[in-house]
Amino acid sequence: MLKPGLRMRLSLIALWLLSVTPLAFTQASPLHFHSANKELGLPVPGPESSEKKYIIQQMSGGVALFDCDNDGRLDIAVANDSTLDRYRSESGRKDGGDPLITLYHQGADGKFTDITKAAGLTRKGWSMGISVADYDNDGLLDIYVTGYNGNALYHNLGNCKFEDVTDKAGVDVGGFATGSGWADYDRDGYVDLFVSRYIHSDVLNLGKITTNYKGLEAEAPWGMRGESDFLFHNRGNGTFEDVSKKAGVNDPEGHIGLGVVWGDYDNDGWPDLYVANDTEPNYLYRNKHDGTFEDIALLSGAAVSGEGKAMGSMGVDAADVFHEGWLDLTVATFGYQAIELHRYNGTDGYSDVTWAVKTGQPTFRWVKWGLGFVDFDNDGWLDLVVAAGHIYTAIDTLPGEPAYREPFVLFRNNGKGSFDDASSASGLNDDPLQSRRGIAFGDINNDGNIDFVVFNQSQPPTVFLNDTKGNGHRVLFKLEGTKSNRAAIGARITVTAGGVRQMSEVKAGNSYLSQSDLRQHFGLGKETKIAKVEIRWPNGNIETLTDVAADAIHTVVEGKGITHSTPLPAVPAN
Ligand SMILES: [Ca+2]
Ligand SMILES: [Ca+2]
Ligand SMILES: [Ca+2]
Ligand SMILES: [Ca+2]
Repeated sequence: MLKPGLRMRLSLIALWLLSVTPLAFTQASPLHFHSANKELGLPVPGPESSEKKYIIQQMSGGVALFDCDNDGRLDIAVANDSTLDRYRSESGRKDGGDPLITLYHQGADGKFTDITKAAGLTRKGWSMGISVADYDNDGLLDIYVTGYNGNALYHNLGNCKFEDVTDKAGVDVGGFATGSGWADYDRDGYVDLFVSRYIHSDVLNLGKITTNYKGLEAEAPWGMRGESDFLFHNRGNGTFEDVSKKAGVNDPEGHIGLGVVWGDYDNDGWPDLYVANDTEPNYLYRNKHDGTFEDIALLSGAAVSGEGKAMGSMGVDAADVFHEGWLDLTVATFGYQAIELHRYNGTDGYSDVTWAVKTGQPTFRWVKWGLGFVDFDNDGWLDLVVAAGHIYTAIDTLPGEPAYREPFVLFRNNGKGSFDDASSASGLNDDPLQSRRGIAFGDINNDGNIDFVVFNQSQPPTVFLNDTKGNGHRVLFKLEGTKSNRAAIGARITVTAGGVRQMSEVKAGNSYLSQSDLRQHFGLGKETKIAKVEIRWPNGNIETLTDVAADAIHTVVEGKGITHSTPLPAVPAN
């Protein structure tokens, strides 16, 4: 116990420190999350130990956060994995397997209900990933699901009811489809769809396993034949044209594709495309503005790691990590590989700065999948979370090897050009671990802190609510295109507050086979007002707003400015 006089002197010293040192230093409280499935009415994942010998059993699984009925609350979709028994027990692709997705609707009380059946989402198969876009510009978000031997496009009819329009739209690809992402690459006002595919596999006739991993009998992708990729041009009438070859993105070499993210890496106003290839160089397709693309990945430095090695690339994200006005690219990688952070500086291309910014070592051992740059503590700097989990359950029998269930790695951006490992106090690894896959980010409870949902292999996903306290003001923007595609996919927002510029783009598909909330979030530190908000709409038009209030969710309609604002709760104290 301190004497009252001494306590007073210490308080005065603390006050003096507060007044002269930067906000981020004095008020930083640790990033913290809690798993919230129980309180949100969601099923709780249990232990899972079924054997995973074949690749089809190992990969999975994406998740999505999107608002299926425009009630302002995020709903959750899960791309379900299946089992060999369930997939094979019934005949034909529309019968075998499991429902492609499970849809959980968030009610007015914040609790979730499984509405899959009522929503009409009945098609079965073996899902891999999910992305969301309003392909017909009717104001309702539609769902695209990738999977083994059967993808699906679900048209939103309103009130979270969906119609399966896959065949009519012409966007099924067969094979082992994994990543998907939407962007209006020709800027005609309708979003187009890219689909990546993985290795060639015949799940109904799986052969004898000839590969092994450290002595385990296990199918592995190296040396297996890959499958080509697809780009579908949206005709604007509910149908799509396969332009993969014409556009130059069909992957004739059959690299084994996983995560996909669209982003304008060279700041010319046209969406470019980054594709993660497992064990082979990644693609960075530069948009040439004439409906074609060229792969500049090797030349730019984004194809392989800084050591010049093709990595086991899984999930991807594009974000302006260093406040430089350029999109940096990050890649989640296989075990005994650091994640990659390719920093772009506009002239010399990309350099892999993972080791320099200290995100390499803590992620090195794990098999990594979903990841994303998000400002979890609203201090204006993007933090990073990485989901991990091994592919082989039998890895647990090997002494000294990482386990099948691996921990999250969470990094706090210290604002000085590097990241601190913030995993241990984060609460993310407090529950029994799972073998994680895709992550989707979004403000699930609309409190101004970005939360996330993560796919657990062969189990229901986990929702982690971000209960980090008191590090800053924040703002969310919901964009609505009028001339541009209605969900404003590909729009870029640049906010300037307190002399700091931050930039982000609306992304339909990123992380590992997952879809994050389309609303754009910025942490603002001590700033309660944003001096300037510049929106570059997907058609190239620029709209500028000034003196925008923080601590609100603003809806911005193209050409009309802010049409609606919902206040966020007060910033919770430390
Ligand atoms: Ca729609
Ligand atoms: Ca288009
Ligand atoms: Ca931050
Ligand atoms: Ca939240």
